[in-house]
Amino acid sequence: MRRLLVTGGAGFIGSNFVHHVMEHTDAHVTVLDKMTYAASPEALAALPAARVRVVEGDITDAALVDELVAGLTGEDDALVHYAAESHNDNSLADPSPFITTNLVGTFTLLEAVRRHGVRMHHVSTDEVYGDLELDDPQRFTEATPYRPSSPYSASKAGADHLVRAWVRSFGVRATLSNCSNNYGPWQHVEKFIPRQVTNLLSGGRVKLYGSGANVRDWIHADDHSSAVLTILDAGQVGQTYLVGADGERSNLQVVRLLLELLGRDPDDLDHVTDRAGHDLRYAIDPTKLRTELGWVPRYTSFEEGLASTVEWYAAHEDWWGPKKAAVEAAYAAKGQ
Ligand code: NAD
Ligand code: TDX
Repeated sequence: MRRLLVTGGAGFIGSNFVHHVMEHTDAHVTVLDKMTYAASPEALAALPAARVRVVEGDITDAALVDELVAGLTGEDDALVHYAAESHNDNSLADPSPFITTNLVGTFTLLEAVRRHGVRMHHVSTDEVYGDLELDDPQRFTEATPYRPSSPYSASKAGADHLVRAWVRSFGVRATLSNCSNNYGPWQHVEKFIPRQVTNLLSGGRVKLYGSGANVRDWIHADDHSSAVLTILDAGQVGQTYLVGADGERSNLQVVRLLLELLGRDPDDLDHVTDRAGHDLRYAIDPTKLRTELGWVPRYTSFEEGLASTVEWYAAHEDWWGPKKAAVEAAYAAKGQ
């Protein structure tokens, strides 16, 4: 029986991965999650209790991490590391938890897998590469130099470097992935798409940073999960794989789609104070993952994926409703 320890497994993407593992493998999963404001234990509620155990705890707690990693004794057992402070805007307001969780937390996990000889997969972001010009024909590849812009992306970049150093210096059996912007169910209302969808569902307006020209490369969280499982099963130790689904859209294009999907006027949007240091464009070249590991995304239409995501939010106000007012108050205080 395969055992996986999934850090951050109660978050947006980590919980999606746990569902994916339940559906596509017979593995048993232990979730290690601090249950910060960003966690959604509800997202795990429908899973089989015989196969999923949830441990509330911090990845910087070396004793707890050691105990859990020590239990990964099987040949196929692995640690899959999603836990992070994940929101750029929060990292501008207070970088401190980003340094603790993303750097010290990753270090704590690496030391445990080193001691116990356990396979690890480290989940990271395309933001470590900085940004591209709008008209740059190049996309990010595994060879693109690191150039992070925000405290969040710098902390993720540092974590990636720690993983590679532990592979090279200590022979840790780790793979890495750097994925583009995810969307789908259970994403916190602080993030771009859920914020705008829930603004519109509540009768409010879209809040666009700056002109809305910034480009993100959208991938459905289900496709990110299938990519991580593929890398865990078939990826080569020490290798990095970029994960993306050819989903480049400007923020303005995304909000126009949302306004159309929700039957609103195309101009029901406010241009608000821009994010400091706002990265212009991210774009992933996923050729290595596709050609070497044969991965393909299931969501080939961003428009269809977005429509199903809007439907999900419309049906889950009981989950996002209680979080909404505090998030909007914090944005309003910053003119956003
Ligand atoms: P999220 O904020 O929704 O979830 C993060 C989870 O980690 C939460 O459940 C939280 O409680 C937990 N956590 C935070 N600090 C912890 C700690 N010290 N110990 C244990 N658990 C802790 O984030 P997400 O969007 O699901 O992102 C998950 C991972 O994927 C992150 O590593 C992020 O950098 C990466 N990633 C995200 C995206 C994206 O578009 N959201 C894209 C690429 C990569
Ligand atoms: O209200 C908003 N208005 C707006 O125009 C918000 C919240 C965001 N934006 C813009 C900023 C970005 O250009 O939308 C874009 C997406 O913003 P976020 O959802 O905050 O995502 P981003 O900063 O691109 O980072 C995301 O993708 C990479 C995740 O939050 C990271 O965890 C991941 O690493």
